[in-house]
Amino acid sequence: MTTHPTTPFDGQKPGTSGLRKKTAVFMQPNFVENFVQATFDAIGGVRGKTLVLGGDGRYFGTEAAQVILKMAAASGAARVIVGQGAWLSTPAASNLIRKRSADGGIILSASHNPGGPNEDFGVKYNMANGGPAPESVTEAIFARTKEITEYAKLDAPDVNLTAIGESHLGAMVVEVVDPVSAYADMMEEIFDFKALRGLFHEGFTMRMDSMCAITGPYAVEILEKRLGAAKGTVVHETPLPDFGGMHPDPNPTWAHELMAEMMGESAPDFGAASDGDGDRNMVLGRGVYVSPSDSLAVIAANAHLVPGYAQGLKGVARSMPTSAAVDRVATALGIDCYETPTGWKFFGNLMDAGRVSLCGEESFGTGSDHVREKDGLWAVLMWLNIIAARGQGVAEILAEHFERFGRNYYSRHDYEALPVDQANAMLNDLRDRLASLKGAQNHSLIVENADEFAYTDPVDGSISAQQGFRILFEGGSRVVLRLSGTGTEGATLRVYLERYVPGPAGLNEDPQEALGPIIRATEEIVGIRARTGRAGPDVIT
Ligand code: VG1
Ligand code: CO
Repeated sequence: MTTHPTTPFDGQKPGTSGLRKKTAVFMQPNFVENFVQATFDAIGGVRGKTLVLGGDGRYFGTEAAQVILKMAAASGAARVIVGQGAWLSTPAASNLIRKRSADGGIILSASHNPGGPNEDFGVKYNMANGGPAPESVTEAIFARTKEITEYAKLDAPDVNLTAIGESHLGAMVVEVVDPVSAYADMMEEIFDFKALRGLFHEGFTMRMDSMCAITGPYAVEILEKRLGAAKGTVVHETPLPDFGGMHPDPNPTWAHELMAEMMGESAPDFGAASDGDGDRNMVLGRGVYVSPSDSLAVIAANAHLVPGYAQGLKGVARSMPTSAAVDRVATALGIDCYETPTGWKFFGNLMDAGRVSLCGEESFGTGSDHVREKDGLWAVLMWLNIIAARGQGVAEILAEHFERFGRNYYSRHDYEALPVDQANAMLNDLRDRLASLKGAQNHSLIVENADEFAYTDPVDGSISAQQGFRILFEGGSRVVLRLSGTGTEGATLRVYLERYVPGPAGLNEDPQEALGPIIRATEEIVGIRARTGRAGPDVIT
């Protein structure tokens, strides 16, 4: 029998990026089966189709992969291309879907969330363009999870995923591929590997922290093997089911080992980290941290120095809470700049339509139209290529950028695991008061406008409402507030703070101090600390 009866689970609603839950929730009998069957149903079945399958190596990944293979076989899929060991970074999966003209793919990851039996797991569906399913599809999946009565799964022994090669599961071909090589080859096509080899040959030093997650094998292959960086350049390079206890979120809080190294006496020239599934990046120079919004702007301003973008950028896009630093670059370059809701799925249409070639988010996500996901190692190679082409270090590049464009001081404050009702009440209350905020004065800042962001996709006209609250102050400063769609515990409130300084004076302040007035005005308007009883944010990036 391949058909099994089942009943719906509550809450199988994909968030900003796929379905994420505690691992134990995913390990309940039928939980993965229900979600995967709902996904297959929502995309019109998988009969005759080719899928890509892989994940970030976290706990329960191989078990989930076996379930999905048996389900795809029972539903008539023609072929599933799986990364060896069920490993594929998110950008590598996106690349494989595109290169192999697959119909879609399933990525097993909770991305930047920690992994292990007591932490998080996740499942995400990507489309034939290699990008995350748009809201129309995730909504159809969710609707299907609520009415599911049966799923199809072959009764068969597990497939051997440790050896590269083809085998059969029923009539379906299972093709186990090296997870790294196609991705590394693509990087060779985009970047000036000769110049990068020269850079390392001349003694340029780097530390790449893969945080015991999926980029380790990719970074070792590309940086150490193909580019000649010293052995040991990549640290925490072995993917572990629990990420060795690390929280694989590449920001100053969670990548604190790298931060300490880069701010220390014997710091290398360049430092970088990536997240669980390899789509995020943090970059640092010796003694200098680059905020993701600034990184996006610097990459936009210098992309033409990289062979893959020598013709210039078609346009750029950023998520709404990301700083406007890249907007200034776009204006200078005379190209379009789009503002989308949070989440990479909103960039896909713009890239497919040829409107943008570079996208970024304040949450350590940067990428281009080489794939349809953000791409951590790609961003690292962008910086290395720019460094090699300009013959300058990170600090000089950043300082010159600020001198030319001014500086958008930026910070995000996260309040994690708030009671859901409390967080909702606070934001509903803010929604009710939005219109009356205009003209209000708080700590020398006057509210110029306040609204809730809604997005109309310029390509397909679809509308996404309620994508975050914006309070704009006179003079160009602003605060954005929204609830996270990737957390698995309570509600996480994200507060995004931004202030523009044109220069030449005032370009070297501490961001938290430069943003002080906005932080205080936000507290006065929203009352986060007063209402939650929290002394301050849990994570500041
Ligand atoms: C967060 C980030 C968002 C990012 C998403 C997925 O979402 O803010 O910018 O696209 O994570 O990133 P949220 O809803 O929690 O704010 V990843 O690396 O988890 O795929
Ligand atoms: Co990620």
